[in-house]
Amino acid sequence: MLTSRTLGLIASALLVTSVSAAYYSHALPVYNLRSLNTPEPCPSPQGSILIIQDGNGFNASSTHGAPSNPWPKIQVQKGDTVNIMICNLDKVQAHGFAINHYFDRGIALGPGQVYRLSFIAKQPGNFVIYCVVFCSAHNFMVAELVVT
Ligand SMILES: [Cu+2]
Repeated sequence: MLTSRTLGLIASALLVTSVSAAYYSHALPVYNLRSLNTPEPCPSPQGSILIIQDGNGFNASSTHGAPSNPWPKIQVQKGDTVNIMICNLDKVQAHGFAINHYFDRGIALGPGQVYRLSFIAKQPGNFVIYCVVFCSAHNFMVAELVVT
């Protein structure tokens, strides 16, 4: 005989299962993110795209016409492994980093923090790279990832 408590537990288990199945069915991109200890100036490691964050945006994007002209433009081929090293060289401010679709979660980097983000570019298209921290260079922090 099933008690109402047992039925409730079964209903809860079914709900959790269906919610997680729906969540994972979107085939979310898988990324690897790790914090690095890197002395200044942030060196560009082989095979990595270097993003310097400071009061001028991403790699001086403010001087390249961002946000109307996103900078930098990172171009890769579908299936490429993309390695991005993000260095916040700002002495006082935190800056953020996120990529539509590939890294929606985003990250905030405190002054001097360095992270390395890696993923496989499985989805072709144009993806906006942006800042998730409301900083002084925020409006200029618009870059683009192009996967062809
Ligand atoms: Cu910002």
